Amino acid sequence: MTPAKPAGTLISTAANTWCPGCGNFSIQHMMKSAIAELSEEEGIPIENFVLLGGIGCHGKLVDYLNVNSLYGIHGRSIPAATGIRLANPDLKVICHVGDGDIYAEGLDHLIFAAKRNSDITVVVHDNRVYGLTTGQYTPTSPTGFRGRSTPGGITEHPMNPLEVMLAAGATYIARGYTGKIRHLKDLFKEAIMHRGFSFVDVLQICATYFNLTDYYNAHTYELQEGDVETGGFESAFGKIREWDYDRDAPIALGTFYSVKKPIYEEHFPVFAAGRVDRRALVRKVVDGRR
Ligand SMILES: Cc1ncc(C[n+]2csc(CCOP(=O)(O)OP(=O)(O)O)c2C)c(N)n1
Ligand code: SF4
Repeated sequence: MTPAKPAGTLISTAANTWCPGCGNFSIQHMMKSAIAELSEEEGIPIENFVLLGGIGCHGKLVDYLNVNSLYGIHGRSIPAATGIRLANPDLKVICHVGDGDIYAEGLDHLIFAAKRNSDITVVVHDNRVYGLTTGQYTPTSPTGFRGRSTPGGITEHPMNPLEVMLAAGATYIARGYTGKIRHLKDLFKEAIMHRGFSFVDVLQICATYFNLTDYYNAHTYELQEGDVETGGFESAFGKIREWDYDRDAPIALGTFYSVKKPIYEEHFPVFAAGRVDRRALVRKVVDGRR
């Protein structure tokens, strides 16, 4: 087993173009720490972590961490992640996606990965705005949001992504906030170690187009033991609906739901046995076609 690299080397030398004050920095640094700590505590080689990026400001994270990575196309990193995990069960596969990226363009992929309980982790940089394309509304923007494409304010209600994920079959559902970084790191570690589809919606500050720092600081609180029965669908559902991404209400942070179920990849025994002899597999497929 390759010894873990010291955490400092996990920050790449790529020039960082995020705006000052952007919440993406918190996610980058907490993912770096989560990977470094898991590598040390669980003996997982750094090269066994794979990051996938969507398209948007958030996706740049995969360039800024010195970890194996792949850019998906807009909204499509999840199917690539499922394929990577299927081909090599030793890997910890983590998708860094945006709210425009995955709740709009890629929503179908998100729902089906949850439904299949694919053993991957999805971290949504939910700044509730299209950052890279300069401030249009997304599915989690609140009613009345005024962006570049909607100067009169939007009339739609936001969707509650946690509710969608619970209904779709995700087996781990959590919410973090870029203003509470230690808590965020613990959620990342828990999500990565969860066997099955793990989903973390991160309320991320967009300092330039939608700065909700004061609002989140005033409304968020960390779930305490007993606040929610994480193994119970109804209990998680009730807690998830406490805040609907729109009205003024307390915003819970933490793990809402965590259950064990068979994972998608287990249904493919040829992969489950361990590393696959890919040449033999290709030969088998080709022979079968003859
Ligand atoms: C299929 C497709 N549609 C639209 C775009 C243009 N586009 C690039 S980034 C982006 C918005 C990204 O917003 P979000 O996912 O919320 O990420 P953020 O920049 O806020 O991190 C859009 C619409 C694209 N690259 N590909
Ligand atoms: S536009 Fe927003 S999300 Fe993008 S880098 Fe700037 S602050 Fe961050």
